[in-house]
Amino acid sequence: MKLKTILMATAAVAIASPAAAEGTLNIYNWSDYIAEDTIQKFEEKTGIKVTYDVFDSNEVLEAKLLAGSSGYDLVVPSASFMARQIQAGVFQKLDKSKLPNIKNLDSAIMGNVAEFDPGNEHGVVYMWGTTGIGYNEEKIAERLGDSAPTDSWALVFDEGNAAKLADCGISMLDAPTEIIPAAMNYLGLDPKSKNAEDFKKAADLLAKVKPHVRYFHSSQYINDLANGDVCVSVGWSGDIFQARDRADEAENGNTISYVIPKEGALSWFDMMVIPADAANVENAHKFLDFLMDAQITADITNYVWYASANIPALELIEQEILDDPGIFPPDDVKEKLWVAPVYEARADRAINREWTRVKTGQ
Ligand code: SPD
Repeated sequence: MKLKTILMATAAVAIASPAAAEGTLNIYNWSDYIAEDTIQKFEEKTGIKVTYDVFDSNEVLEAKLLAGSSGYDLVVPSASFMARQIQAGVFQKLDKSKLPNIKNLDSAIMGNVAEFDPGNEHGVVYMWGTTGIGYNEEKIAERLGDSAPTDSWALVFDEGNAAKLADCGISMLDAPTEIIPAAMNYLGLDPKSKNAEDFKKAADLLAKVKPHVRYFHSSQYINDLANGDVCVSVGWSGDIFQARDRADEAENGNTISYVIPKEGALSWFDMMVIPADAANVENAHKFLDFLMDAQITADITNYVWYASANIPALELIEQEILDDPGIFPPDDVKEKLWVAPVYEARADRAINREWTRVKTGQ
């Protein structure tokens, strides 16, 4: 082959090759929140090299964003946190002309999150879920008998129950705006209240239970529940289903279940947004659109057990997941769910102060 022909052939391959360098993309997402092959598929399709980092706390993400120059092109705050971050000017508006797959998103869910982002100008829903209770069926029955209140926050917020479960391990999320409102709800208070007195009442309850809590952490519990190292976790729906999966795969005798307590629970929406100072805005839009593809979304839900807002993906999600009331709650359960309010600076300081008091035992 002549040199010119070789060069032309090489150029043609380069154009067709998905590996052709198309720049980079830096993503900061929650841990255990994407399918194993999502990033690889995107890189192969676009030639964009992705750096993918993870966090397990809205507070950690917010601190990075407010400090500025995070280096990330896409981040995933929960909607109520996103609202105040939008106010602080840390995100840019989306260019929806670059997001043809946005048509796949459920307009009712996008309407709900418009409360936090008027006009849905800055973010699209990634996944949504609830904050409830994961428990080990055998270990709970051994300690509390067959009448254990596994459908109630009493399982962890009643001091007597917590004391009986302490030896097999209770964990709770390290998330003040989730655990304190759940305790408020258990006490019969409005979980959306931003009243400092209500935070204090909840913190007083949590302080009584705290000696029986093994740890407050927001990602370690997946493996610990699966391995039987803790027996109850207040955690995120999909994470607990992943723990169930891991226990089933290990055939280790731990049967893990997830429940949305009968008193109600927090439901939340995690949003994909682009920081104002992102360096790779074009690539961020490409990734967002890729994620809103029905098959890609369904693959993620089938792997992480979180619900998506993608309507055509529903056809591709496993029936077992669609039918699970812990993932796609029926209407009577939905009525008991609440969505977090936006905690302005004063309420945020108050709830965090109470949280510190709970964790330090003061
Ligand atoms: N492992 C993925 C967890 C995603 C949790 N999202 C946080 C919601 C907070 N309200």
